[in-house]
Amino acid sequence: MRYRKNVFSGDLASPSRRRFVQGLAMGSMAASLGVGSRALWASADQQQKIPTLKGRDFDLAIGEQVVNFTGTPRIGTTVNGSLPAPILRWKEGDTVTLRVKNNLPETSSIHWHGIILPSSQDGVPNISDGFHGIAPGTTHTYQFKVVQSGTYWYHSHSGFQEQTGLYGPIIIDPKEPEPFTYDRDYVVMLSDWTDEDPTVVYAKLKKLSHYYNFNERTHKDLMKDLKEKGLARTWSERKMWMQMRMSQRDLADVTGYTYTYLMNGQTPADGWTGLFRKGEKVRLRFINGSAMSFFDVRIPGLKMTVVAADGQYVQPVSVDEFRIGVAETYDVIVEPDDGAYTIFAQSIDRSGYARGTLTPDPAMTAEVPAMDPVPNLTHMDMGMDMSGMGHGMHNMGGMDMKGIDHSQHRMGGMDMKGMDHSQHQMAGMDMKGMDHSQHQMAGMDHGQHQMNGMKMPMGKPAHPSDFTGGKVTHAPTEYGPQVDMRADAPQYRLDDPGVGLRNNGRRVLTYADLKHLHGTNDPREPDREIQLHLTGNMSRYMWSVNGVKFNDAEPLRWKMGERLRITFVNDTMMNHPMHLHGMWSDLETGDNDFIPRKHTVIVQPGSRISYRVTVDAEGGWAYHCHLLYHMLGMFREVQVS
Ligand SMILES: [Cu+2]
Repeated sequence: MRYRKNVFSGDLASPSRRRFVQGLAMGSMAASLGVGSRALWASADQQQKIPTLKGRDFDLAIGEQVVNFTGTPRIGTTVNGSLPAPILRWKEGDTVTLRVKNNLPETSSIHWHGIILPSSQDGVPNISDGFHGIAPGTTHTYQFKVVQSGTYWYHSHSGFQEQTGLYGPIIIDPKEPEPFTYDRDYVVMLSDWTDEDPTVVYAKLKKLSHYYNFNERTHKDLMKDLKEKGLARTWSERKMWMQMRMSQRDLADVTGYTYTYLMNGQTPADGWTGLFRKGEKVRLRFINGSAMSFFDVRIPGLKMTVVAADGQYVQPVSVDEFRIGVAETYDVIVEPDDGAYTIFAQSIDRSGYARGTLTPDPAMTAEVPAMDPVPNLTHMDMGMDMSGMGHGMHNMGGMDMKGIDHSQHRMGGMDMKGMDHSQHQMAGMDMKGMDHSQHQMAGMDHGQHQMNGMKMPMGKPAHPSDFTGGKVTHAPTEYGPQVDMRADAPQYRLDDPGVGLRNNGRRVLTYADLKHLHGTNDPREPDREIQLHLTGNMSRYMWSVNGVKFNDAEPLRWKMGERLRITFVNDTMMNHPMHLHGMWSDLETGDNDFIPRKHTVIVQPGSRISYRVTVDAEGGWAYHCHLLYHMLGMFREVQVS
């Protein structure tokens, strides 16, 4: 299973596609690693290919520079000449001072993602108290006390600068000893690079939201569906998607068609390399610094023990794979044997991957696995309720319903009530009065009902915070005519690994696995609940909260000291990684005694999710979807007073 360097499967057989950065030593480490000499150990040992800056005082210069990830030189946004920006290593309890010089011809900013600090230091122009961005040619000084530890990151909050390279890791070493041991420590920063100007990417999406979606189902797929599912069901399913102006393969707006996925700034062709010695425990600090891309991460041959999520310790959980949303971080510990391993991070839509190698020998690399098949969104991802689902629907597909527990369907959340009749009419059949117990039908597609084969949480009780029952009651037009998606009955799906990861034979991390290591920080019950709908209009590529875009919205006003429950209802069929600045999101994963703290929470398509917020930070804060091209609309200002 182990291969020598440059023996790759698939499209990686062209190692000559080496990245080149003009006037910089950024790629030199990568190049020198290939020599494979033991003398390289000293430098290779610590190398991450992203420079590290340590201490309390930092001088950061934002600039532009020629980069080349694809064979075509392009201008990237760098910090101190580096893309990704340098790793900043702080110490809990220190006061850090960061002087940020803006050498760009436009306003810039740096936001310290997931860091608890005063609003004035948070770095969001015109929302953070007294901060209006860093004007060209000027220097802005940030200063704050570091009150936490763990793995975080920083990025620009201006324009599309994050897409063009302004993102970097933050590591905060704790005051207290850590609750686990390891011998080696690597940042694994994932990101997405495009040669296109992000303003062009955005303009294309505005014009045609499927512009980059080459996975759209084809005529061949249609014929296959017709054969397998019959005309009636194929038609009805497709009609559903068409009504929503969505497709079952709307997994990512911007895809591998334009993106090159990077691991620590290295392309899949180059790969990033992390060295270890046999017997060592290696801590990997995964950070998703992408503009738009979710990754499914695994290291074939290795179990990963997740020890922290979004910088905060969790009870260790051993997994084969995890999904990391934009802006999330996960710390895992691995114990490699004496061999090379591929760190494989495929994008959620399987349009590409980022890749690295853990190896005891710089000359040794490992096989790169094939990507998983492109997943289809299911009715569950559409937030449909199956509780009232008529048998007729099943019959349409020619299925045997015997032995199928209906609670399964209910858990899966597909409501066919409103569709039954059209179903029947479309099929030209009237199922009324038929004896359902008698239908013996071949070729049942269990997958459809079990949501691509996901094991349903049978008999699982309602979520403890489920005030309103399973049904979300809002009229189709409640959030305005600009909204063209509406989830009928979004469920809590904490133990759902998500589309593309269900029943894949691997142990995949879910939010239900996340338990605070030491216990809930603030055990108070929430004083009030705020329900926020994530809404959108795909045909106009407009994203919003409660149907209202940021520009048209009043700030959310919260009171200092209150304890809130935020419940997101995702009316869209995309994942949205929601990020609250300045305060923790205490995610209700089922065990109220061990509520984990996060700064970014994925709200799955057609689902809902709740977290508690202790409102303990005064001033103005940003609250938004962290997908860069969703942010313009799916964004709220929070004012705490
Ligand atoms: Cu979004």
